Amino acid sequence: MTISIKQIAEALEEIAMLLDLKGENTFKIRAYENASRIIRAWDGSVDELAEQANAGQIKGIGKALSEKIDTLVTDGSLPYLDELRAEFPAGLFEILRIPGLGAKKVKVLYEQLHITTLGELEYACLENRLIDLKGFGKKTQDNILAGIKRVSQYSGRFRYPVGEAAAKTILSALRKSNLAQQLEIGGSMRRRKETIKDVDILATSTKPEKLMDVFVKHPEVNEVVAHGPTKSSVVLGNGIAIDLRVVTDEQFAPALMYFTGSKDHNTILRGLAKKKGYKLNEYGLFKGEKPFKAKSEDDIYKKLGLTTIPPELREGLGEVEYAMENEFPHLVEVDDIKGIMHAHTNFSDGANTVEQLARACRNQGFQYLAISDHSQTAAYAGGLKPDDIKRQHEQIDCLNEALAPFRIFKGIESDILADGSLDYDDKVLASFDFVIASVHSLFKMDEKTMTARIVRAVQNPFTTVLGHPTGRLLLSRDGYPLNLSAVLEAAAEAGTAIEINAHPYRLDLDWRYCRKAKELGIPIPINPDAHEIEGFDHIRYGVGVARKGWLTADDVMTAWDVDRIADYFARRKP
Ligand code: DGT
Ligand code: CA
Ligand code: ZN
Repeated sequence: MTISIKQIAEALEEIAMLLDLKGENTFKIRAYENASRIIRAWDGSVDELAEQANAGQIKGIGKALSEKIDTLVTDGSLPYLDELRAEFPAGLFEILRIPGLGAKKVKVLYEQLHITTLGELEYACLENRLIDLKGFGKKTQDNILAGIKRVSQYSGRFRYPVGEAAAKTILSALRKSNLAQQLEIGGSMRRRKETIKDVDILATSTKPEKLMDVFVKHPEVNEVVAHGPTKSSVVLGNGIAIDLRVVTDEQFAPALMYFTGSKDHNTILRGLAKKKGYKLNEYGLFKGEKPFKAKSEDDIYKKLGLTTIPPELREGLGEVEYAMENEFPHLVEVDDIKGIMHAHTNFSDGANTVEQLARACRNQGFQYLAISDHSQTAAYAGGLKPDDIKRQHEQIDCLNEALAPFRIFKGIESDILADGSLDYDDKVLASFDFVIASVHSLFKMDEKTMTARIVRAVQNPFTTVLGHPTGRLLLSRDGYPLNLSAVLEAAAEAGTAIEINAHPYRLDLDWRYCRKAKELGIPIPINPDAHEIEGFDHIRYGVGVARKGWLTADDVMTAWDVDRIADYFARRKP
């Protein structure tokens, strides 16, 4: 085992950092920092370093340190360091890799905001949690966000907006070239999956070579993986891959169907085709050698005896059987959304005033804004004390007069406390039009305890809506262990709604559970969880999830008009 001078220096520096995180005395920390600096500047060999340190000949390296250096040189590792590391969540070390984030800052993040992973840190930045944090600020927060983007180890999947942005850039270049007649996005993006592996684009073109040239030479392309007249693959600077396939006019409909997938959906369709004496693949639906002329996917579904299946539902989860007997319900659309629920103002951790949010909401054509700042226990997010609530309600009363018939509803996003209770006494709770109850702390409970906690919150007569039910952050943090079916049943029985949190990192309630929630009669608002006006735009991601969950406008609470939702709130109040 050989170790380099640099590695020894880094090990000692890491010890200094960990001791700092632990809150050890500064003298000890300094000693390690000093030694690390001395060793970094060492111009002899590793053995000479160990020898001279052992002999006490290096100023600044005493006995304890020389022993550690000796162990590092002999064994290539140091149990003392390993033990120190084990005292902290592994994610903290990822955070330490971000330029500009030393032990001191990481310690604050860990202790004040309970951040233990890069994903949590990224989300905290997006929620502006670092702006008012001591020793941080807007500029530091921006730098950290940029740093995370650089060091992020991509898991091979991306959140939906990454694909959306990539697709937009490439599609607009392809359109502008005028070399493609038809252009569509397929794959998991067309199905509106919450995360995607790559972007699949399908085109028809009379000049496929030229179109492919435009594609592979796009300035955002970092790497060309394949380059041919029918299929090319590239990787963009941010690591996302895009496939472009060019087919003939006759092949376009079957190819779009095939490359939209999903694989499971395709397999079921292929089996069905076979049963009917056809063959189905990406080139067409065949009877013998002759392909059936299909102008659209509708034609192919029809030929197979099916109604047209919306792309979002093509997951091989019963949609084909359904399509044998039924037309699909009209799935909710972005334009159906009539109000904004779950928005944070600058009373807690939002960027805008109540008035700014309300005016923006009204200007965008919404009928109402249902405000829900954080509650008092969420001190890190500026949770509201009863006095703040009073002040906010006075503002809302004034604005409701000024902006009528536009309506602002008084709400709160109440932390669900450890035992499942809400964050205020009944008198304060009774002053709200509605209450969103969410878990924001103490994630590490076992499934039984966590389920009981959330079920209790859902059963609280003051709870109107359960917020982001699993607490997951896509591609960075799993949800807490939870029996979600039990929560859904409790919600149904209590008449409590469950949100689809439309933030592209959350998209929770997951679409896989939406259909069950709908069957249980649970109203499902699509909530942007906006911390600034721009956050309203996230609604479209929530709509994607709702569509995947078979939801119609009637199932979606925020697609209800202002009278219906006001009535609902009023009837819910104990
Ligand atoms: P992902 O992982 O987010 O990229 O998901 P998809 O669904 O976009 O998967 P992708 O890009 O590997 O392939 C696009 C579509 O092509 C997929 O949805 C269905 C079709 N496809 C790919 N491989 C197969 C296969 O082995 N069998 C069948 N029947 N279809 C496939
Ligand atoms: Ca794909
Ligand atoms: Zn929340």
